[in-house]
Amino acid sequence: MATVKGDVHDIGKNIVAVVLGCNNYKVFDIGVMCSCEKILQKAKEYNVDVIGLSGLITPSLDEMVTVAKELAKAGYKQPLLIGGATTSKMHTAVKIAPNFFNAEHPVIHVLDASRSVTVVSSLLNQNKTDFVDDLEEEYDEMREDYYAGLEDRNFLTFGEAKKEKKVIDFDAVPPAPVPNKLGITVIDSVNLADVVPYIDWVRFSFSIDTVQFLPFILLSLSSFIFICCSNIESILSNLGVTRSLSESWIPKDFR
Ligand code: B12
Repeated sequence: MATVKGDVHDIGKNIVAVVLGCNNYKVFDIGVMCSCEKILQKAKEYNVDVIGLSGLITPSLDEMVTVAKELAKAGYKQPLLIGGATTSKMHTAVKIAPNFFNAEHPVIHVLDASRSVTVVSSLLNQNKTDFVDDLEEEYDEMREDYYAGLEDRNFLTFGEAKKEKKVIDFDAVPPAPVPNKLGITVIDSVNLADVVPYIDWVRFSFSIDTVQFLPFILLSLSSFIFICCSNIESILSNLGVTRSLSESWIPKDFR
């Protein structure tokens, strides 16, 4: 596991290493700013089953392409995992995978640490072939969509684009209406019931521990919303949300 050359971000990589470690995988974390040569050399030295690259800045995306090319050139056979906030499934499918992906050593974008365990176990168990076939199909489709999208694009020349510029007649546009009240309005007493209609219950359930909501979700969405609305006080307090809505949330300095 390595953060690629030029990139110092290691929080995500460390989490992945811990999560895999907790699931009995031995992880060799070779740190940040790892040159391509170091990654290849350490993978060989440790005789690893899977190589993981992390990157969070845009240049890391190109660096990952370089690593994939070098792995292919040197004949490495290990699957390559790609992760980190700037990476994406589309970039992996379009730019990285074509340089290294094959049935034996796929290139896989892994969105977050929790998925790394299922991905690694799928790569190391007998169902690897099915897993890789599905992945190949998915990445092929993504590449097709991506290149089809490029064909549809009709670019204008710079001169043509300039002619299309939006002309705003500021005299014709009416001035913005004056707000009813200028300055900061402090709302320091809000009834919980007034807030409930504005809660997005689906988002809410995903942002907290969804497991306890599973029975609700298994019901129809409308019953789920009804149950949540009618039990809001107890749900929030079960979740440890004890903050009173009568508190002012605006710091004194800003009032
Ligand atoms: C913390 C941070 C820093 C810290 C890093 C500390 C550290 N020890 O890592 C410091 C302050 C050092 C830093 C520096 C810089 N940063 Co910074 N940083 C962040 C920040 C706020 C959070 C990153 C983070 O840790 N996220 C949390 C982790 C858990 O998420 P994650 O890495 O994505 O990991 C998860 C998954 O992606 C996945 N995963 C990650 N890696 C891997 C690997 C594998 C194999 C697998 C399977 C999965 C996987 O699992 C993880 C857990 O689920 C982000 C902004 C943001 N909100 O994301 C900017 C951000 C990444 N930084 C940014 C920038 C620009 C920089 C600097 C260049 C700033 C500067 N001008 O100096 C420098 C980078 C210098 C360099 N050469 O690398 C930009 C990058 C923009 C871009 N696209 O290029 C961001 C997006 C901020 C922004 N919006 O501008 N940064």
